[in-house]
Amino acid sequence: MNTKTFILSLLSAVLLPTFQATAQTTLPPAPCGPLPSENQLRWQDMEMYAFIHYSMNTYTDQEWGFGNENLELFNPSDLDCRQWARVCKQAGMKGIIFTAKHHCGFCMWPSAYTEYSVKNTPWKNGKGDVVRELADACRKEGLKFAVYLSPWDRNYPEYGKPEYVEYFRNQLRELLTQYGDIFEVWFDGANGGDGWYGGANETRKIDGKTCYQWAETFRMIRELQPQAVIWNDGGDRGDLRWVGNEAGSVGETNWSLLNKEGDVHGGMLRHGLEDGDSWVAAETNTSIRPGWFYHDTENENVKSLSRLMNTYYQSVGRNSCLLLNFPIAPNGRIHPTDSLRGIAFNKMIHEVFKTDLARHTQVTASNVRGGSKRYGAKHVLDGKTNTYWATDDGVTHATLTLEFAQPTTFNRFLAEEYIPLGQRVKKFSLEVYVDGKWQPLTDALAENGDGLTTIGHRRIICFPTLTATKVRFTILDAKACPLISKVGIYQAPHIDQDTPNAGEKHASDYYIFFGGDKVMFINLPQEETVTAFRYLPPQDSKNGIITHYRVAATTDWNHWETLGEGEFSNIVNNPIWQTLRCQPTRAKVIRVEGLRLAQGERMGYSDVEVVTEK
Ligand code: FUL
Repeated sequence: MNTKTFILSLLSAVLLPTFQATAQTTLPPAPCGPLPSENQLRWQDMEMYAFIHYSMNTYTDQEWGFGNENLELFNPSDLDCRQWARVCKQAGMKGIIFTAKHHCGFCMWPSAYTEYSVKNTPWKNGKGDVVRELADACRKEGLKFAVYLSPWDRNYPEYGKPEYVEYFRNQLRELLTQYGDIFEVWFDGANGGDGWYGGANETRKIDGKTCYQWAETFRMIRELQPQAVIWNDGGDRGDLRWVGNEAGSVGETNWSLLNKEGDVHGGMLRHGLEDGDSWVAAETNTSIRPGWFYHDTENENVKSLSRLMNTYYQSVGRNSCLLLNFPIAPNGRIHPTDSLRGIAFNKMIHEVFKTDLARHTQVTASNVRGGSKRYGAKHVLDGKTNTYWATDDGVTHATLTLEFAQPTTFNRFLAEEYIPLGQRVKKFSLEVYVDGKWQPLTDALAENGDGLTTIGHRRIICFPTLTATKVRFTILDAKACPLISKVGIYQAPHIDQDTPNAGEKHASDYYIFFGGDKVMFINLPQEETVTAFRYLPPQDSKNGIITHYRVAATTDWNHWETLGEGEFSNIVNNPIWQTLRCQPTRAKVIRVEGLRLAQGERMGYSDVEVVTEK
């Protein structure tokens, strides 16, 4: 070998493998697991949209109409869909889902297939169409529009028979063909059994999985509104899933996956399924008031700003979208308290997230895919959703360190995965550099003490305000190399006693977890003297309602003090707040045992409150 050949072969021996390695590892990451559809991605970007509950119930002060309510009752003096749309827009909602037909069967549009609709009411002499007015108002305000069509129909004589399915599809076809683009179709799964049913006045419980023959209905939706997502909690899997409660929070661990086949229980709704075979993202639905429909008695109970912010963190901040309900008052408008609160909510979200303190940090990563700039750490700060930091294949433990130029004060951390290639991160940790030492953050606060889990479209972590010079974000485990498109750090302002009920505590203020199906533990933020326990049973018909309870308290997990044992009378027929007063007792954790449950095997709740001494 002459010198030239020797040098050449030496060069190729040294450089070629490096070159090959770079060429190989900078291949784009392969997709991981089930992926979201275009429709699901578009939906996820909406983040927040409104529900509007308005029907005959508004005039009978009910949550569920029986199906024989008098049509003469529907005659709003001041119905103004433009006001609804303006309020929703100012509240940061990207669209509106409207109860075109609730369980009572009354149609808010003049359907050709029933007499039980606006066309036979005094409102506008039967010439009105609320669906049309709202669809037009949404378009004017630049909002998307969608419909809720209740499968359970307590008015229709043939409900439960094959003729009903045809009727249901005919109505759906009207809604999908006469009102422009529909972004979502919402099929509630409730069926309380009894109803008027054209005068039969009987109980008709059906099998929500088979009775409605969903496959054909879904086919029709895909054909008539190919861009719509389907929410269905009654039968076949749609594009979106319920989160298992109406209190406004999805699990901290939240996979956007489920299995196409098989039963789905509360835990799966709350957390998704890590190894699910289909993308079925979580939609968190809740009302700005206790009820879905308007009730005068609830005017003092419009959710406080801090409660709405918690709802935001526990839905949008946990890889979900938020569907927030605004009921319409009998005059045909959103009540001013609800409008103001909704608008304050949106302002506060902007306030919290307006300054991203991470933007001015130096960011470094322990591993970058192929050492390539294209996948470098800087992409988490570039404000673009289609670029990301990625690691080499097989590297599922990696660290991002963000260093501030000077000590910085903050209380929120945000991370986003690039989900078009799948949801990957299983577990991560956060540490902050304070006084020359790394300190773990938030692990102790995480649900089930299990550390921080799942990111998905967006994950927001809240913690008490601190001052640090560095933040370390470590992916501890992932299904495949993590793809992180954004990291943000924020300082949320303190919310004062913003509204009359700001001091009230609710389920979303506690860390709640279950020990089996019939025992719930409520972990209070700090030890307090408890004077009452309040329970709002699940407002759907799936989870178990506690009819007989035993409630106890502890400060040390060893010694339990019984607060009370007994029966919540008439709770099934009238599922409202129940209050158990007790001797003032010190507590850090409250244990609620469901000694007897009605309606479901797994204990559920819509909300709980632990009343403490001021
Ligand atoms: C529930 C229904 O029964 C309620 O009335 C409400 O429409 C809510 C959004 O879904 O299951």
